[in-house]
Amino acid sequence: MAEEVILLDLYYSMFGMRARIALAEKGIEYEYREENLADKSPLLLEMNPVHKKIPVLIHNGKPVCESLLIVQYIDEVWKDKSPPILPSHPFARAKARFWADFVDKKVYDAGRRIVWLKTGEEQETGKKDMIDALKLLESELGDDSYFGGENFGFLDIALVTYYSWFHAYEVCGKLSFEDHCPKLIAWAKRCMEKETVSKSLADQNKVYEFVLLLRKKYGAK
Ligand code: GS8
Repeated sequence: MAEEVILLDLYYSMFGMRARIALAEKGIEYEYREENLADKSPLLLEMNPVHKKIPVLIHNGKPVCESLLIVQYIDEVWKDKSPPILPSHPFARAKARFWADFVDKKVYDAGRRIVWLKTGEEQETGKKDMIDALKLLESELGDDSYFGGENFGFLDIALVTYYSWFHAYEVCGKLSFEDHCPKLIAWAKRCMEKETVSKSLADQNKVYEFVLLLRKKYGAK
C-alpha cells in the first residue's frame, strides 16, 4: 500500500521544523499543508482535538501530535531507513529525551519572554534563563560534533530548530549568543551544513519579520 503522509504545519514553527527535519533525514515524501492558526482548518481541529496545535503528522489517516513524539514515531516507523534518529542504547535514548524535554521546558519559555515581553523585567529574566539554558546545553555537547556524538540525532533535531529564532531573540533581547556560547553556535552552523536541516528551517530574517508583525498586532513593547 502506498504510504500517505501529510504534515500540518506552520513555516515559522520550531516544533513543525523538527518534523520536517526528521522526514527529510529519512527521505520520506509527504504533503506539506501550511495552517493559518488564526483560522484553523477543520482537518487540524479533527486531527488534534485536544491541543488544536500544529504540527500534526497524519500517517495513512492516523494523526500523531506533539513534535518530539512525531520525531520518535518517524524513527520507529521507518526504522529500516538510515540514518537512525534516536541512539540505540537505552541510557543514551533516555538522556537524549531528557535534554529534549529540557529544551521544551526552558528554551521555549525563555524565548517567548524575550520576544513577546510584557515588561522589561520579564524580558531580562527571559534573557538570563535563555543564556543559562544554552550554556548547560553547550556543556552537554562538550567537544562532540553533534549531541548524538559523531552522528546528528534526536537532540540535535530538538534544538537546532531554535536557531531559526536566534536572530529574533538577539535583536529583540539585544544580546549575542556567539559571545555567551560560541561552541553552541559553531554546532548550529555545523548542523546547517546538512541539507536536511537548512532546507527545513525557516529563514532567520523571515522569522524576525514575523515576530515584528505579531508584536505590533498584540502590542508588545
Ligand atoms: C507545541 C506545539 C505548538 O506550540 C509540540 O508540538 O511540541 N508541544 C507542542 N504549536 C503552536 C504553533 S508554534 O508555537 C500552535 O499550533 N499554536 C496554536 C494555538 O495555540 O492555538
